[in-house]
Amino acid sequence: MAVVGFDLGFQNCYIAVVKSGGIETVANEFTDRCTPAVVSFGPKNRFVGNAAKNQAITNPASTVCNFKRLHGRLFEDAVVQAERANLPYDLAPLCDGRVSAKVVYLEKEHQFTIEQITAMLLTKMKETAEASLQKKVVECVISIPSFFTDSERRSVLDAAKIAGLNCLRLMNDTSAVALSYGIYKQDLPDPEEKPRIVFFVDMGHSAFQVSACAFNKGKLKVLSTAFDPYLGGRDFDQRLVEHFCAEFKSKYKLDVKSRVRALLRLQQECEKLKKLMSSNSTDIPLNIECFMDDKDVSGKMNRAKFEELCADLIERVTVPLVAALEQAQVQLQDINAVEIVGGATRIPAVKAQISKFFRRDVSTTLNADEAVARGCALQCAMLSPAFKVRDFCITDVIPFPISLSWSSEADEANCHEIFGKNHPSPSSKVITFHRNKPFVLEAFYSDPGSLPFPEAKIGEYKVQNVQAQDNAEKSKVKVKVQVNASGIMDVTSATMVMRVSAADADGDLGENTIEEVSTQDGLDEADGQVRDKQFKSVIFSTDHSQTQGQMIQQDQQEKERNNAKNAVEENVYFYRHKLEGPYQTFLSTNEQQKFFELLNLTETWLYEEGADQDKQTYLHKLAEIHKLGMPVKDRYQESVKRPKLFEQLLSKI
Ligand code: ATP
Ligand code: K
Ligand code: MG
Repeated sequence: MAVVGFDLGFQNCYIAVVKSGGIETVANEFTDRCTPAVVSFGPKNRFVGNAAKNQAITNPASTVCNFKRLHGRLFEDAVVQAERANLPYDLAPLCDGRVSAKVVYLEKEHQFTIEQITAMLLTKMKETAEASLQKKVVECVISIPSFFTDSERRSVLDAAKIAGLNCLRLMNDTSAVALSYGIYKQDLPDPEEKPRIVFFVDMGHSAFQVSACAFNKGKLKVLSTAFDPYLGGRDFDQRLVEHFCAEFKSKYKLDVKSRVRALLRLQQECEKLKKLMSSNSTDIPLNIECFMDDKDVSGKMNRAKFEELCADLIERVTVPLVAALEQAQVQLQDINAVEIVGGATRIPAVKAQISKFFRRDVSTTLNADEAVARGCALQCAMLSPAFKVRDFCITDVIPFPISLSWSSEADEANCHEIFGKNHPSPSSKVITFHRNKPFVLEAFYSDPGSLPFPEAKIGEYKVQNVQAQDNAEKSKVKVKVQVNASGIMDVTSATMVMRVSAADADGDLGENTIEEVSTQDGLDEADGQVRDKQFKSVIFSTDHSQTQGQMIQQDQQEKERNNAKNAVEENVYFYRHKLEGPYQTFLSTNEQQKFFELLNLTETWLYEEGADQDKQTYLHKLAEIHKLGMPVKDRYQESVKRPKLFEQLLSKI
């Protein structure tokens, strides 16, 4: 089994694998270890990653970037609308209200769900990993920001499914970093000793995250996690863009924002400028040729001026640091190290602000770009039966409190906080109800104000098949709720307890009790005192599983259809190329002519009538090509093998 970790960044994605006993980050076909989170759609094909990024300026309306934060959201969300205003491509609602990217692909308008877009990106990363490992990749661990809510997490898992991946666990970015930090440390305090406290700080392109972690030998416990979901490298770029837009307006009378391409070019140049300023404090020029209306533009910037433009952003760095420290309930002097990762922590003012807050130098012992992916690969290895990894127990947290509500028999609403702020994940609880008919539970985030976007509801669960007992008394129903290791909440089981003897009535009728369950025991019934009770399982349903399941199936079918179509296209090119080259002498002129004819006809067909056919039709076409091609291929391979055999024979003599 291949072991793979994917850092699904807002801008930059990384892949780490376990290879010859160590963790390695994998380079793609461009010998780049970073795969840009971009998918571009053209008139003839799709591009993903580096090739897609190159299309950003030439084909902006169909090049999908900056989409990670659209996962699990509705088109109408204020956050989505705010993102939309700054995207070069358009978004549109699907019939169920979810957001999708609207692009032109194969000369037709298409709407792709965010799950499909991420699936395309993951498929590319999967292929890169497969090329490096020389084996099929299915199991993986994928990183997400710690502030991702239930619906965002489910959405990423759906994307993984569409890509044919089995995501064993979603891992919070900073926890992945903490794991890559801790697992190699030989000198961690013993379990009974005071833990080593390390803060991990990550500023990427879109977000800022910090976690406080406690390490003991073989153990990592996340104490708290805090964040600013809307503070990242892109906000710093944006300040530069605004500055130069204003400057170019007065200097050259250019309205940059009225032209998508010009604005995109300016954004790219400003990002480069920002990076240069990290290592250089003097004036740096900005020159763009033929920027707008054939005019060249130029300007300059230096670090001091940049910091002035971004003063409020730099101030905001402190806010999550305060929160993480407070919630972890540790003192500054108890902290052993502050490790920073993520591209935007390279901005000197950001780094200085972090350092100032903790009153110490920050450490950069981890690879700022690759630590997340490496942590994910480590976690994947730990979950894989094929690898023996040093035992390391990770307890993560879910930052948002979760409540359940239900109506009582008297129809009054009841609401209980089931999981508090920064509660450990995985964990589960059992709630006991006394009911004589089916009832509904609703799970929601109890503190919507702390969420990165205003959607509190998690799911609705109908506990069915509940009835009174033979003696007309209410039945006891035990409902188990769980937050799993991926940070996803579910009602995992509902069990009706039939009393066999009257002696069993335990006087708690009408009361709901909530019990803590040990985090490790998975799906087992939590109540230890089974005695002479009979159990009957109760079916429950939720409102989020069905539609997505259908969607995944559709996507899978669409993917298979597309694969079949691509196979036809690839084989047309393959055989044509071979017929013009090495295969030439292995068929008669007549055969050759017939084969070329078929290839040409098929190619034309692909762009016309065959542009949109079902999978079977493509497979049929493919068979037609292979029928002519296979015998030639065989003859050719025979001929290549023969001299080799001959050589081998010779060498044996
Ligand atoms: P997120 O974590 O928000 O999903 P990401 O993981 O894709 O995003 P990173 O790759 O960690 O983000 O960081 C990318 C950001 O870091 C970009 O804004 C980039 O411009 C910035 N960055 C990279 N190198 C430097 C540098 N030398 N100086 C300043 N900023 C830099
Ligand atoms: K990244
Ligand atoms: Mg990141």
